[in-house]
Amino acid sequence: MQYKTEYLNELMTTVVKRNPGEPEFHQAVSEMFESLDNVLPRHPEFIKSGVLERIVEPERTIKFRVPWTDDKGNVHVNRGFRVQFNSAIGPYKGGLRFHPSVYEGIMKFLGFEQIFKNSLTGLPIGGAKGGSDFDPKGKSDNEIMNFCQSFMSELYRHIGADVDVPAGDIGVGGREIGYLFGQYKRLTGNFNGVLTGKGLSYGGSLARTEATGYGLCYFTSEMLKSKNKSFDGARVVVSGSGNVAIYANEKATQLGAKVVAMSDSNGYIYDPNGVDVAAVKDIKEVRRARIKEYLNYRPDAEYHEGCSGIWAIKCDIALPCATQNEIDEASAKILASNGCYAVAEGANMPSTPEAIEIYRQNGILFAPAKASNAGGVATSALEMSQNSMSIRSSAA
Ligand code: NDP
Ligand code: 2IT
Repeated sequence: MQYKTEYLNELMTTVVKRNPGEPEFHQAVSEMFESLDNVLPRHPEFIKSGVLERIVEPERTIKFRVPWTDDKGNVHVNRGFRVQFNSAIGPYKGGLRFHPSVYEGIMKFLGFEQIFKNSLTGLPIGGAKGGSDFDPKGKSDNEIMNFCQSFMSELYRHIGADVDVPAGDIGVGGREIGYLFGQYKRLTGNFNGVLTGKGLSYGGSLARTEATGYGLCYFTSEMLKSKNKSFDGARVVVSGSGNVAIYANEKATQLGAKVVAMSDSNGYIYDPNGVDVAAVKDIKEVRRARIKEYLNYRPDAEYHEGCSGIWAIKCDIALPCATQNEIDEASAKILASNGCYAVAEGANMPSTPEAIEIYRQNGILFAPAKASNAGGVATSALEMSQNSMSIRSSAA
C-alpha cells in the first residue's frame, strides 16, 4: 500500500520493521493509515505530537506461561497474552481468545482494532486483547477449568475493574468467563466487575450473549435502509457457528431474512429452507459438537468440507462471523458475481484488503467490524457500569 502522505509511508515501514513476522498487525495498522491519508494533511498537529507513533505501540504487553494438567495427568504448557494497547479514554477493555492460532501478532491486531471500536461506542473504555494458544476443542469441562484457573493465576495481578476488564472472544464464552471469575475471586477476595460476559446470577448483563450478533444485524439494517433495502426476504450467508454467528442468524431471521448457510472450521452447511438456529444452538452451545451434525436434524440440508466454499453460495447479504481474513479477493469476486449487495462484518477483520477493494469496485455496501460488531463491547461497558453501581441486570 502506498499512501499519498509520505509520513504514513515512512511510519508504516517502521511499524513493519519493529514488529517482524506479524502480518495481521501490519494489516490492521495499514487499514487505519489508509483511512487517515486524507485527514493528516489537514491536521499537521497530529504528526507534530507523534499521535500515530504512540498509538501503534502497545502501552504494555504481558506474556506468561500457562501450565495445566489434563485428565490423564499429563502436563501441558501454553502461552498466555494480554496486550494493554491504549488507555487514553478508559480502562483497558477487550476479549480473550483461546485458539491454537494465537500468537503476539494476532493479539496486537485485535487490541489495536479494539481501541477504535471502543472509542466509536462513545463509552469510556480503552483497547486491549488477550488470550492463549490453548485449543479448547475436545477438552473436558475439568480440563477447561484447570486451564482457566492457571491462566488467571498469572493474569489476575495485571487486571482490575478500573484497570483492565477482559471478556470473551473465540473459544471463550460464559463457561470460561465463569471459571476465570471464580479464580480471580479466590486469589483477590474481590467480587467486582473485573470480567464481562458473566452469568446473570453473578453480575452479568442481560443480552450480553446476544449483543454482538444482534448488534451486527441492527447496524446492517440501518445500512440497508440507506439504499431502501432490508433483511426482509433477503438470502443471507453467515459464516461461523459460534456466539456471534448464532445470534446474527437469530436476529436476521427475526427480521425476515432466510439464512441459508453456516460453517465451522471444518466445513459448511447449506439449507435452502433456512438454517434452523435452534438446531445449531443445540449442536454448538449444548453439545459442543461439529456443524456437520446439522444433517442429523435436517437430513435434506447439505454439508461440504472446507470453509471458503460458503462464499460461493448465492446470497444478497454476507455476514462473516468466524475469523480474520476469511473473505479473500477470490471469495469477494464470487460474492459480487452472485449479486451480493451487502457485506457486514461480525468477526474482526474478516475481509482482506483485496476483498474490500472488490466490494468498492462493485458498489457492495460494506460495514467494517470496528463499527458493525461493537454491540458486544458496548453491552460489556453497560455490565461494567452495573457492576460499579452494584446493581443487577434486572434492575437496570
Ligand atoms: P466462537 O468461538 O463462539 O465461534 C467462532 C466460530 O468461528 C466457530 O464456528 C469456529 O469454528 C469458527 N472459526 C474460528 N476460527 C476459525 C478459523 N481459523 N477458520 C474457520 N473458522 C473458524 O467465537 P465468537 O463467535 O465469539 O467470535 C467470532 C468472531 O467474532 C471473532 O472474529 C471475534 O473476534 C469476533 N467478535 C466476537 C465478539 C464477542 O462478543 N464474542 C465481539 C466482537 C467480535 P470451530 O468451532 O470449528 O473452531
Ligand atoms: O472483539 C470484541 O469486541 C470482543 N471480543 C468483545 C470485547 C468485550 O470486552 O466485550
